[in-house]
This record gives sequence, structure tokens and C-alpha cells, in this order.
Amino acid sequence: MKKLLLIVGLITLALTGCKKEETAALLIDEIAVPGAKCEMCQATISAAVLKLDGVSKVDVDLDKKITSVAHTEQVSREDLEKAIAASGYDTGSHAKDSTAYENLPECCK
Ligand SMILES: [Cu+2]
Repeated sequence: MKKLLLIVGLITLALTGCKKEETAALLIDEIAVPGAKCEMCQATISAAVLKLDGVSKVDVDLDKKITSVAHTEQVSREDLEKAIAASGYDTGSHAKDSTAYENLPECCK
């Protein structure tokens, strides 16, 4: 029961968090991620970027190899590229973390 309350609490927190972001001006950054190949890559990159406070939406385009991120000004492009690199993918200005890359599913390497 306590667990359920905690989950409900977290969902409420997440929802109110989102509302707040919608009222702030959103910036869109388009980041080249040449290593994005499949749905697992999309999931990994999205999760890495969504962990950052202020990121509200991520779209990983596998054809164009561009990851578009909607975020508030509390997140910089530098933060986004660092998060993507830390998850195992090269970006224009940051080299991927090699340990994270090694831990990616085989289809993503
Ligand atoms: Cu993949």
C-alpha cells in the first residue's frame, strides 16, 4: 500500500512538473547522433536526455541521425551532448563514453 501511494505521488509530481515546463519558453536543439541505428538506440538516447531536469521532449530520427530535444533554458546544448555521449553515442562535439558503448545491446554497436 505504501508503495502504491509512493507511485501515485511520483506520477502526480511528474505531471505537475510537466505543466510547469509547458508554461516556460521551450528551446529546441537538434543534435547529430550518427550512431543512432535502431529502436534500442532511440530508447537509450531518449532515456539519457529525459533524465535531465528541464527536458520535456526528445525525438531521435534514425534516418536523419538527428536527435531533437525540447527543453527549458536551464538545460544547455552542452548538457544534452554530454548526456548523449555518456549513454554511449558520439555527438558533434563529445566523444562517446567507451564503457557505456560496450554495455549497449549488440544491435546498437
Ligand atoms: Cu540500437
